[in-house]
Amino acid sequence: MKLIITGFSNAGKTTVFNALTGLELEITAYPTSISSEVEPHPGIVKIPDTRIDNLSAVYNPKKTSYATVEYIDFLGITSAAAGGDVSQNGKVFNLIKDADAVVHVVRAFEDESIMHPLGSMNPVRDVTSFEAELILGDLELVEKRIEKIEDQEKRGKKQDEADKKLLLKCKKALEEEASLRDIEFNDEEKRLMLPYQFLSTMPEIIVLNIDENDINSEKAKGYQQKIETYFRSTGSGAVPQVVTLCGKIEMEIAQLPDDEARAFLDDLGIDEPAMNKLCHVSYDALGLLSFFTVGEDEVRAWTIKEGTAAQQAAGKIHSDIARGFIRAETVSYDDFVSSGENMVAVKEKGLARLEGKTYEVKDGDIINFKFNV
Ligand SMILES: Nc1nc2c(ncn2[C@@H]2O[C@H](COP(=O)(O)OP(=O)(O)OP(=O)(O)O)[C@@H](O)[C@H]2O)c(=O)[nH]1
Ligand SMILES: [Mg+2]
Repeated sequence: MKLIITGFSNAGKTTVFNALTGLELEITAYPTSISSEVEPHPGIVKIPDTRIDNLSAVYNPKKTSYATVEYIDFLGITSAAAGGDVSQNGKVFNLIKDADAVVHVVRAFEDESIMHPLGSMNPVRDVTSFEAELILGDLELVEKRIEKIEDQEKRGKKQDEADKKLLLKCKKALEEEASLRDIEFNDEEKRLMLPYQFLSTMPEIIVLNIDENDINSEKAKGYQQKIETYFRSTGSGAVPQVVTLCGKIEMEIAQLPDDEARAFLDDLGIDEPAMNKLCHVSYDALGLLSFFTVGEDEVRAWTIKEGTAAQQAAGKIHSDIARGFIRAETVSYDDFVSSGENMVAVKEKGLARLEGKTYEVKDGDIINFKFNV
């Protein structure tokens, strides 16, 4: 599962990527352009999880493994409306289509020396302009498809009516500047839409990249509220998660040893690096949850999609466990904690459950799979 970090040039995308990954990719005060031959840069990021920290402290295993997600850093998109060269947008759009969710970094820091591609700092305008570019990208695709279908029709080749009808519905919405995620589609339409990987249907997270002086400020809250109000006013009224952070500071924190990072956070009056929140929000946006396996060898978080059945979840660990599945001995993390972090006590209290193949695994389940091959 991967998320692409995107947004306009100089919004702080690479800064946020470095903050997430602890890597040190080059940060520039000028927009990175396609001519600089940068390649999409992937980075695997551990999802911080205090439950895993705790389980590891209890079991003292040889190995502790956290869930991970992948982020990708690339060029920014360019706004045609602001007179930018949109030739690089196609490349970015292809990467967006290939990802499972979008992290949209929005510039909310003032700095005269760092060029803003839309002329001035204005987070709400950037959010709407970005949505407009995604809508344009989708419209272009839809128009091309419809043209192709009509071309085939002219040659007497029978075309899929349902597909054309769907594309016309999308075209109408996009022409009215609506994101496709705000339009209602029935299950059949949704199925037909999947292969198109429309940009404006991607799950989206907004990162509001604020100035270091604005941490915990009313000003930063104001930007966030305005963005949320904007989304509330669009079609479905669905508001994406907005994470407010200062990329520059977060990047410094990520590059410090743990104890120095803690002192630095305390100085700034920050409880937890905002990157932790961004990781959790990313995990949610992808529709993922974690179940755990515990033991002396390894304490580990396993990633599954919401709604995954126990047998399928077992297959994440090994296909043999899924094939020879007998049952899943399951304890919720909360029950484990409330029983004094002791599996014997959990069982005495009757809190250990024997679940079958079709049991829908919950976030925080500690599972011991019984199987027979
Ligand atoms: N003051 C301040 N400057 C920042 C912050 N985040 C990024 N910058 C600066 O903004 C400039 C652009 O940052 P990048 O991370 O390279 O931005 P980008 O979105 O990756 O830019 P492109 O890849 O060129 O599109 C750099 O000079 C950063 O130091 C921030 O939170 N506060
Ligand atoms: Mg960059």
